[in-house]
Amino acid sequence: MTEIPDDHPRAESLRTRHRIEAGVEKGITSKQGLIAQGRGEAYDYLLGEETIPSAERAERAAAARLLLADHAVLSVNGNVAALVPGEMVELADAVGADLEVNLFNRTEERMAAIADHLRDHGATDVKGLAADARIPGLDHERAKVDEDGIHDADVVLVPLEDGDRAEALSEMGKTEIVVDLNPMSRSARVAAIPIIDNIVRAVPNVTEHARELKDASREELEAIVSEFDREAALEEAERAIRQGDLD
Ligand code: PTJ
Repeated sequence: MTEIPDDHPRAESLRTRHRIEAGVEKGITSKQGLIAQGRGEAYDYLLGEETIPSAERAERAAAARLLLADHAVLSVNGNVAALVPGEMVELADAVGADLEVNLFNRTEERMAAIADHLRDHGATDVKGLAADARIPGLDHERAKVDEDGIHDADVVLVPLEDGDRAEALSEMGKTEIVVDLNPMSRSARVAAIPIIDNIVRAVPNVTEHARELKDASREELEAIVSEFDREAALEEAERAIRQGDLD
């Protein structure tokens, strides 16, 4: 990998790009994942490559909602595994959630490679390999989930998700927390808590809020969730994109 100087104005973005490339080389990320990353980068550029205030509020609400869950599951795809494997393990630990590999382009090889990669980053239990339940209304491969994982969950964090599956999960009655840089995407629009931020910033931020809120009462957590206004957050992100100061 080419050395990226720290003072390069887009150093973080270039490092993220390299992590996705490495993910493809390791058989973790799909080639389509490269295209998805490019799309994400474009929105991130327009957002100023920073966590905007409405995303910060969404991240706090997400932490509170995950802490309130009976059974929270964090869904991991090939892009998430390449970009934030250790950070996802830390978030799962902080909120007591399960990790489940759930792929758009599912192959047994990629499922196993991602589960191994998460274990290398400290995960003890990785779900998704049993695939003994289905999400209704989706074609066979994309619908595969674990009975004691996503199928059973009341709250699911679905980062970088395709719109069909996000809609199908929401129709199953799950509370969805979506991380997606595009505030106009269908997945962001169906989410109870849309986080319009780069996954590399969003996941550590949610973990930080969760650690800070770990001794908060149920009432305090419920107040944080109910005060979060998803429509306002989506509008604020769209406005930031349309009016952003680009350099
Ligand atoms: O690993 P698989 O097989 O499950 O496939 C994963 C991808 C991402 C390829 C698949 O889910 C897909 O094709 O997704 P889409 O429909 O391209 O949607 C990805 C969304 O994530 C887009 O709206 C992007 O803007 C957004 N996105 C991309 N990179 C990031 C991101 N959002 C946050 N952080 C990113 N780094």
